[in-house]
Amino acid sequence: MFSVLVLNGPNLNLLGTRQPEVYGSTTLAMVERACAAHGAALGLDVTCLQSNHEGALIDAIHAAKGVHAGIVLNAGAYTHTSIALMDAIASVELPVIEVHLSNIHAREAFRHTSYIAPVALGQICGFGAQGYNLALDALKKHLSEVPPA
Ligand code: DHK
Repeated sequence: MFSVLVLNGPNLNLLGTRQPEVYGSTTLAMVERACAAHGAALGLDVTCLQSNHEGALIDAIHAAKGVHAGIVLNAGAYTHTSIALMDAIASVELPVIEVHLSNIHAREAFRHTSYIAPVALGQICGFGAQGYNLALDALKKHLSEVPPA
């Protein structure tokens, strides 16, 4: 069984009430429960974390090395700003799947740039909370094909 970290960044603790027309009405607790259940069905042991702080997200990525086989990451707005998060992902060399609830490419121009995408295995966006399950599916397939060292 592979261990996987589902990491959520700033403002995602407000899911459910935050601009539901953009991010949907599913709460973070519901997302995390769904990830645990879907992960278990795939044979993945899912740990969930959320922080509004860039440094805490970096610490979580560093701490994932040697503990988790991969990461599902919604870095929120840090996606579009954080070279530090990009460097952290490149440093730990873990497979990362980038998730966004909304289709960032159909929104404001500043959301079209992702500092996570160049160091991620792939990006899933625009499918709402379902995106996390899609990311777990993709991560499971990747880990089955390329087992962690
Ligand atoms: C979440 C955020 O908080 C935004 O800053 C991103 C992303 C999009 C999402 O769709 O999940 O631009």
